[in-house]
Amino acid sequence: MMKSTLITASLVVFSLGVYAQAKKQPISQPLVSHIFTADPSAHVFEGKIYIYPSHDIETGVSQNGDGDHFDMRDIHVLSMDKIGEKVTDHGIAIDKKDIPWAGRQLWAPDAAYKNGTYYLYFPLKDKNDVFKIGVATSKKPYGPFKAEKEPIKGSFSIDPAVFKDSDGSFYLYFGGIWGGQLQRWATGSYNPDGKLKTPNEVAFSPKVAKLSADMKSFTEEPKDVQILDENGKVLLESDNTKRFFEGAWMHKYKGKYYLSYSTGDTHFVSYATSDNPYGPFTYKGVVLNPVEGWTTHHSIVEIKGKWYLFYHDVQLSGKTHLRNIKVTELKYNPDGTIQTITAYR
Ligand code: FUB
Repeated sequence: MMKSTLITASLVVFSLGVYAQAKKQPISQPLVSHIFTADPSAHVFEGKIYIYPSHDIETGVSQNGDGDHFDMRDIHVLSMDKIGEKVTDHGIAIDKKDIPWAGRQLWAPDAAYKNGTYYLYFPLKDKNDVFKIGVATSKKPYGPFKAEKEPIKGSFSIDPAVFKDSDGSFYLYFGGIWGGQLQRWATGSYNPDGKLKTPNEVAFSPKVAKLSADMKSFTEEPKDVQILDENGKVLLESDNTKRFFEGAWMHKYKGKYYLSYSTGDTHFVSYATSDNPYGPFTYKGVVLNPVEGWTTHHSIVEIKGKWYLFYHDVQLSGKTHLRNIKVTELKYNPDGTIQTITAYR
């Protein structure tokens, strides 16, 4: 009896030891822990690093495939002087209650600067529960931002990412399938019964539209940003480890355009490159392997000659909808490919 208890006890201790060794440690720690944050869009403004994240909160909405549990109501802007230094929370930059057309779910924002004004772009469901993209302005990078009375005309779906090209043109990339509703716009107008693609169909693409001089409207109908595989064939829905799902981001490195995005249900941040901001883009590989949590959403930014990946996981809460943002260095190979990051080791 004694002996078997001892054997059991040592087996437990041994297993725990093996588990402790096997449990990987995160490569980065949450940038803030006093609030939950996600979907970090980072920029350098006025010599500081500004981060425009979603502000995750618990509102008791239960989890479903449409992401209703991501029930965010305001946006805080964060900043830091340098990577690794203290992070300042500038408080509420915009609140859903001050957005005239607001319904629910204030999702992943991004921001841009032009001619003395900061522009905050945000996805939000209108009063008919349809995601649109709004814009708000401020004279300061951290707000408070004042929303326009209506969403951007011709906008739809989620995850706006604004990109300033070397010639000074601004483009808005956006879109997301499933709860992001992109499938409901497949015919060019809203259809609440719009279906997802079947495996052999061409996958949904992110959208892009050039912004007007005042940064508050599109100068053109949003266009599909095609992503091709290594053999020049357009990605299919069955290529779901490579195809676009949500969370597009654009950056330029050594003259090439890099479109990176989440593959959603397969949980990668992947990327594709092109010589043109409209594409077509060619799939190149994985930026970030799956993180803890369902969603993965990122931004890539150059800060003082080094490149960084801002991303999130659920280290603090263990819950899908209560995420925390992080940052780690991103490196390129001499041929311009990105070295894949694994967030745990
Ligand atoms: O934060 C809400 C949604 O989750 C974002 O819009 C998606 O990109 C995903 O991260």
